[in-house]
Amino acid sequence: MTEGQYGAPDHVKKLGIFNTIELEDLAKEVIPHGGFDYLAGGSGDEFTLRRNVESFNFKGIVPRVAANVEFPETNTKIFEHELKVPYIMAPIAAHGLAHQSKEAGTARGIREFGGSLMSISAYSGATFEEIDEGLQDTPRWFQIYMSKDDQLNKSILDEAKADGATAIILTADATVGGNRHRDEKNHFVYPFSMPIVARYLTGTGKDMSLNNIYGQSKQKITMDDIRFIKEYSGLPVFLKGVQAPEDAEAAIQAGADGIWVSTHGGRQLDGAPGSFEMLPAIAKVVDKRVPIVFDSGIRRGEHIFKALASGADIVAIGRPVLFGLALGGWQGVQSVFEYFERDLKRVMQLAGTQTIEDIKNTQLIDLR
Ligand code: PYR
Repeated sequence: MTEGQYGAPDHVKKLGIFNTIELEDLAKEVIPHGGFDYLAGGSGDEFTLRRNVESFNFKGIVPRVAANVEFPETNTKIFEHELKVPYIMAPIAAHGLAHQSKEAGTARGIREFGGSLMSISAYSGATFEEIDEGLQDTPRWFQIYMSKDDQLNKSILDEAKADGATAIILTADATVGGNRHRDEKNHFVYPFSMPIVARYLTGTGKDMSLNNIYGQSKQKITMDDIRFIKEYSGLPVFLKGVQAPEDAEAAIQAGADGIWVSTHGGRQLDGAPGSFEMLPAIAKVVDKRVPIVFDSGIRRGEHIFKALASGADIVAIGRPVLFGLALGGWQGVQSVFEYFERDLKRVMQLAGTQTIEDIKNTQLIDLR
């Protein structure tokens, strides 16, 4: 299939967003069926996909009143980056499935919003140069799917560093594809190439299935890979896909500069708990030695609040941004980022929290 035959949307327009759940329904109308299923779907019964969102309902925010709060402040910091909001773009492959502008459209939306950060996926359909046109001076992190060949890993890291990445995210939970029924049924293959990882694939990525690509990537990932990436790149390294507190500890011992709690959006091991359910235990073990980024299931301001109150320093948003991209190109992405800012500020005001630090000091109550 050619990109043209695939027929990704190309609208560019601001979106009036009421909630991001509705956004998914709207995006389904404009993204070609196979691409929509790939982006929206999870693995197996999609238990973990659903649980990621539902598990936020097991914890409650007790509203505090007469708390002397006005115009809540959402600014925060991670490493050297002063951010306007405590959320960033999660690494997601193949934005071109959602919109013709690919990752460059997402990048521009984040830049126009300002004060956030983009995680660039190794499985990007756009080149670093194309993404850079959208991002310009916006900070970026690079998420690596490693080759089995360390020389090629070095060249990918060189390129990411030359592009201005200030941290590397090592995704460790995807050494083989999850059981993605929707993709199997649709015989899903990517309709365009993946220039960053093409150097280690037998093809370019185009017309290849995810399993074919994962199979050619490094599967035997160990904590030593954290050391390798850190020593070679000289950049801070996150281990992404952490669900077990023991793995967080082992990663820190191996030199990880950050822990990225994630279920990969419910796309890998189905039957895993919701990402949010494991966050408090991981935060306890990490004990503020390194920052925690959290993803999987963020759809509302309340979810951002609850993640921060449970030990996350930053949250990463995935599917809602891609659905915004599909519906409105870079302006749609900007609209999604703006929506989360509005929503988080409302939640902060109603919860009686002025700052991100206040959120972090908030005790949630168990609703089970
Ligand atoms: C995914 O499809 O989940 C990837 O990370 C490529």
